Amino acid sequence: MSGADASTGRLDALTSWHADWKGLRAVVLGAGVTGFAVADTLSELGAEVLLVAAKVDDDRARILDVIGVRVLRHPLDAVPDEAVAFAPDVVVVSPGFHPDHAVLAWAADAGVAVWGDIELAWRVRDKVTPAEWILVTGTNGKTTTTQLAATLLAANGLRAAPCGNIGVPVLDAVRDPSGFDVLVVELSSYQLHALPTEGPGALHPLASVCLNIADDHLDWHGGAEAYRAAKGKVYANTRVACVYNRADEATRRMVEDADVEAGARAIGFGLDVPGPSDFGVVEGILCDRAFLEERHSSALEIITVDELEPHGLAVPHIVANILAASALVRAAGVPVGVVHDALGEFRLDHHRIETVELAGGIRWVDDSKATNPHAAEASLRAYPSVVWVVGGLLKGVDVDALVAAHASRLRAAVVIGVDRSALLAAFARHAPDVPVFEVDDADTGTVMSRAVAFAESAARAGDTVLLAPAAASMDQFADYADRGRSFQQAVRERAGGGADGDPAANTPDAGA
Ligand code: UMA
Repeated sequence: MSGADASTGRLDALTSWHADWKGLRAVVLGAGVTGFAVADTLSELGAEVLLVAAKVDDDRARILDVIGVRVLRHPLDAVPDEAVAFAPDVVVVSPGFHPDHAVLAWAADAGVAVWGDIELAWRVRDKVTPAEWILVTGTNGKTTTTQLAATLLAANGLRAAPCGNIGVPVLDAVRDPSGFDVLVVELSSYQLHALPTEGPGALHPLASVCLNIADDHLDWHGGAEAYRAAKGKVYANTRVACVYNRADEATRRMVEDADVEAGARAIGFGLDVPGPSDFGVVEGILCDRAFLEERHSSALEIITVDELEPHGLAVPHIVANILAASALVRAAGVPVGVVHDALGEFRLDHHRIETVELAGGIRWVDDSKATNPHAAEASLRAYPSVVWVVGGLLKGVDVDALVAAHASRLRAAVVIGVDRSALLAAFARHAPDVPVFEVDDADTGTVMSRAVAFAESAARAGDTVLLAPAAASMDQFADYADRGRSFQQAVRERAGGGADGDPAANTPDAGA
């Protein structure tokens, strides 16, 4: 038996916290929240750990030293000699590393297994009590749906934690001493890419959803097909419910193509009238027509669109998220009345289609979280007449279709960010009559105040000034929240400021 075969045999047996992890040799790639959680876990399990990262925060480095993790700072432009000499049994990679990264290519050649943090978390999920897992992915709406599902589960008295790409490593949730009944795991396409769909490291979730799929992260995945293939893995081995979007045929195909467990059901959600085994909307009422015996002749009422309205939850794409989350938790046995009552208490996070101010008949909306065209599209569709603040890092995604589709609802556009030329060209081609203001990047500190001044000069009573950038924020801001805060501050400080309404009342154009 070769060294690599012996290693594989040993790794196959590592499917429990209580398995024999002692002396396992692991290289951990990355020192962000994931790399730190991975190194901490492996060291607690008794493995020998070498953590490699280009940058390691001093506080983390000190803790890693105390817990016996070797830390190697290396530019990672090539495979570090120390990593080769360490002869790892496994490399555990953080999600941000590209699959073609030199260390991963070396591992593949050398027959060294590569795991992501999600696979490791699944293998050690029985540390406290083995929770059920519910998986959430999609291009947009992941975080809202994950939070919603966790809230609805908790309302039913279950110990539930939202985790994963949402910002809390799943390993932290798995190791939480209080233990959880259900983990609602938000998965990015990067994390899904790293997951096996069979074998000892494959996940077997209770329920799973891909909310929607549109072009995003194409530069990372190398194309739309690879991105879709990664997202489709979410359904593999699902045991109870594969939830898909009836308005997005690709998500239905993913369910059809997935290898799921016997008895798992496909449950569709959508804003139209539901068929049997679906969630949907009938005359302004969100309905469950899946989890009831008489689904061929009746449906269960979850909540009305009117009840969602006062808290800004009646926007079509949020209604879709609510239906998806309801389907996931109904699969976990949460009664429909509990879902109803908990939805009445739910509020969206900041920077998600958040009304900042109503002044002079103009609504100022911060949807900084719209970091790709698909999210911006949902946001634009919610308002009839828009001054659109758009731009940032476009991540290789084409914006032409978005501009063409919404030209008719635009009073004006204000273009920010470094990738302005693609947007300016798209407006020139597809919206030649729409006034376009360009905010140059000479002084990044004043981007939002200049953008807001342009927007104010263009907006008329009845318009919505909408920050929905369709792009990432890192060119000019720390992150989308920083971009949103900057917009909100500029709105409040602008020359012609002064609210005339209740900004909490988010009343978009369309209901569900
Ligand atoms: N690093 C390198 N070289 C690389 C890539 C990364 O040296 O080629 C190093 C960095 O210097 C740093 C570390 O790796 O030391 C960072 O690792 P990481 O980028 O994987 O980030 P983490 O801090 O571990 O956070 C990750 C997710 N980040 C990414 O996928 C980029 C977080 O999602 C997630 O919340 C966290 O794990 C917990 O699961 C963030 C995100 O932006 C929010 N996700 C993208 C999105 O939602 O669109 C996918």
